[in-house]
Amino acid sequence: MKITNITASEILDSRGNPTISATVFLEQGIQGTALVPAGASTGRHEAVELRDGDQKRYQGLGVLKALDNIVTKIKPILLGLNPEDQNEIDELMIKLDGTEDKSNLGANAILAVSLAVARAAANSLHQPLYEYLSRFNPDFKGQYIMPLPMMNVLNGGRHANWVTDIQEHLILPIGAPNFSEAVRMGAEIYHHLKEVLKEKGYSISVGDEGGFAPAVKNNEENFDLLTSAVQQAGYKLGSDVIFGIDAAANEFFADGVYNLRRENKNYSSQELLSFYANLQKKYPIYSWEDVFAEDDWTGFQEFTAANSSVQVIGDDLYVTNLQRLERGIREKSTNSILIKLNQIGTLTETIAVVLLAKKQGLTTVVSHRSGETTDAFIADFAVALETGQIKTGSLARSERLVKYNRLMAISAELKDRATYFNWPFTI
Ligand code: 2PG
Ligand code: MG
Repeated sequence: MKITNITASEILDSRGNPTISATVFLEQGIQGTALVPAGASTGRHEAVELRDGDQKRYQGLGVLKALDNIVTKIKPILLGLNPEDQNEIDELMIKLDGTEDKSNLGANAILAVSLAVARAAANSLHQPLYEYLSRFNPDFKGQYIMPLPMMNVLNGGRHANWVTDIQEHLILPIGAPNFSEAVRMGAEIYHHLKEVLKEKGYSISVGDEGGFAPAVKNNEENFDLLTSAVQQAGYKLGSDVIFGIDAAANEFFADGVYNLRRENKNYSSQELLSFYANLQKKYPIYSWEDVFAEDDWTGFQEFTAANSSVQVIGDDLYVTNLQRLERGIREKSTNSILIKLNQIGTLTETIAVVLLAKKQGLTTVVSHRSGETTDAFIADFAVALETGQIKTGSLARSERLVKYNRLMAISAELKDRATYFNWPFTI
């Protein structure tokens, strides 16, 4: 099979901002399409998302330059190549770009093509995407692992106009017998949470990732609301369900201090650590993402050293970048990594990061972005690479549900060819 054509178009993401859809065409009418997501709480070290900057179009967020790069620069070097040569194709695009951060062609342009190539290849072999992608997983022995869903049912921070300082309040159904039951538990808790909010007279409108965004009194109240919802849904906190957060601390860090507006406090790294310790005493929070700013390596290191039985995830800290992960491994900064394809910009580089993390005993969590599309690539990716966990928003909004729904379909298809992720930390 050979690549015969590549097209790209400007579409809108779930926030109404432009993003890219790319299609790779092969012989015999076979094709593959991929849509690229976009973050809001982005890390400074992420690969560059190329935007036009033309204030007359989409307030500068247009992606026409990136589309042009796909058609006039990327397409000519990929025509005639075999789509199964993913590494070579990604390598060629990285070379053509020639920068460390993909600022020349745009990581959004490169990723759109990289993922569309994989889809086209899977289609040409008449394989489901997860099956095709499993060839990149050297640990795969024929038995898949369905990921634990981390569901963000209460939004805050930049995703919800700062109703809370903490960006994401996640429920993790670790006690579910399988993936579909995990989703059912999440959805039931989500609906009970809605009732809890109504009773308290809070708004039931949602933030960027489909979670509720009530104007609570302080950062703790969300965990009380969640506790009620879990209990009312009939589940046991600490065994059926545990909590997780993404503090996205980078977003409230400036000039050396962490400014928590809901607390009216400026915290040092050390004081923020005590703030978290206090939350940990009160609530069963077992997964902690981006608890410090993207370059506060010491903060992460201290937090991880003090908390061996919880999951500490680096997102903006690592930005799915191999060099940053290597530093984190050397310094024992975290015991887990968030994986976002568009932070680095190619499928090949993302896979390299997943494999190194797993080899070094870190847990891996594949993640959506706050600006999403209807593309469910990450669902298949999580299954194929056996990442064990996936974070893809609340139990509302189709750009989130399309991933959970795809995973339920995969789960049904695989039946006993898949097991469900086992929470590896002591509760
Ligand atoms: C995060 C993500 C996704 P964003 O911080 O983990 O939840 O948000 O895409 O805005 O970076
Ligand atoms: Mg994050």
